[in-house]
Amino acid sequence: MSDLVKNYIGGQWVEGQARQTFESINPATEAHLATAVKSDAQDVAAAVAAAKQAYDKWRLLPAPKRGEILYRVAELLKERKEALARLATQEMGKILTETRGDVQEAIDMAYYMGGEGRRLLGYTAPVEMPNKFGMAIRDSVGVVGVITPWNFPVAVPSWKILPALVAGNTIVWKAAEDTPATAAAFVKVFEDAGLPAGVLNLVCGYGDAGSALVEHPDVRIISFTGSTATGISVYTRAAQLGKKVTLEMGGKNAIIVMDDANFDLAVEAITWSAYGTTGQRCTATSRLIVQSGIKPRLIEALVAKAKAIRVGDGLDEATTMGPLVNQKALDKVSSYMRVAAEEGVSILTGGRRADLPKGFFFEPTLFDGVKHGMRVEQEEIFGPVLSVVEVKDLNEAIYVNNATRYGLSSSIFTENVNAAFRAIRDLTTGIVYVNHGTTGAEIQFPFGGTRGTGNGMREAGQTALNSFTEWKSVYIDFSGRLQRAQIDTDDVLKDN
Ligand code: UN1
Repeated sequence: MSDLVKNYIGGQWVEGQARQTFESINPATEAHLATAVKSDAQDVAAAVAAAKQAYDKWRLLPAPKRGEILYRVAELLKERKEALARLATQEMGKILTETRGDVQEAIDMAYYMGGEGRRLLGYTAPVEMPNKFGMAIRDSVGVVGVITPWNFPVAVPSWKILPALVAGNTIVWKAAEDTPATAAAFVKVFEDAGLPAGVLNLVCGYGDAGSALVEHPDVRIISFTGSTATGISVYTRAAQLGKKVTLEMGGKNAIIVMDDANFDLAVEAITWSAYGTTGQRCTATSRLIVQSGIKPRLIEALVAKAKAIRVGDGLDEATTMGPLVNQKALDKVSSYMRVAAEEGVSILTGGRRADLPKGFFFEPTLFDGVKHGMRVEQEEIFGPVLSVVEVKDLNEAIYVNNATRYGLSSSIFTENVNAAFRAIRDLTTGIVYVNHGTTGAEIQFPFGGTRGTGNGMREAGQTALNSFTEWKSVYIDFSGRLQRAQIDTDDVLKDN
């Protein structure tokens, strides 16, 4: 098995202890792409042991030096961007422009977090007693468990791995079972950048390997992106074990289009946000909340746009939408066509598997006549399916936007500054866009959602560091005598 994707543990590429493997296939062709190690709890334990062993040396390496390694990661990612993008397209299906963007997010994050090596800012504040100094500093935590999905096989892992590393932690990463080859190619970048052995470890495999990571007593933090059902079970178990968790889960994101919107801009943005990555982004637009006046014209333009999408192999530069990731995803998206029929929704375009000989392709789909509260309007479908909900005014639009169990991203198209600012104030999602689709978050700002999307933590930006550090408050008394912490102002004045 020359193409075996191995685990990376303690700086070595190794087979699984039970010698189990699984197959990674290309969702556009259904052809074999790679065979990967199917890790079990023993493999996870070996990876955690390696990470634990590497921790003390890594945390004591000065943070600017840790940051320099991340700069080297950025440089190597730039060199390998095209190769990584092509591999990711073959392994999970999205088109090359999208996988290039995926790798670019990791490059951006590597530079950003490399810079954190010279910041990792804490703060000082005045203290109450004379001749005493106080400061709050960020401390590394230990071994971090990273569990990631396949839809951003490079970017999302980078959002977790890079801040965790610069903060001085070591890592065991359980990569998505749909993208092991891309994961291994990403880890190879860290190896070639000179990251010391054991600092980043990769285990390939399924949910049981992820569970073993959550269970392991030496793993102090879990950073998870994936489905809501899995995320909640990770959270529940980690809570019982007293672990810190960062969760990024589902979305049911909406674009609001007001009657006064810039029409062409809205059409482009909706098309890209709804059908880009075949709708398989947690930030994808799956609801269009549209004011009555503009609706007929907008629907007509969107149907034309959806029909013009070229569904096919993402490696072909002419393709504008790739396949769904696997058979299970295809079954799930197809099942929502039955739900739509039951709910009396009309399918304006799409609604079925695309007519291609192989691959998990689904047609770009537009649902009209969707009413607030229907299943197609509330549940995350995670495919190229957009539900149109008509509203009369801004108040109703904001209400419909906010009334879901998720709260990741939302957007409003309007030329009215008052409406835009009201929306910014009143939309209750973690990310709000004005005159831009719901996707395309940049790495220097907090990324994450409210309600069922997360657990109040955020990735990216400075906020990412909160997931991977503990605060340590330090008091230094240089008075040379016993000073009580609580004392009257009068006593202090008397004493000095
Ligand atoms: C995700 O879908 O899991 O904002 C992440 C965006 C991307 C990241 C999406 N930068 O759409």
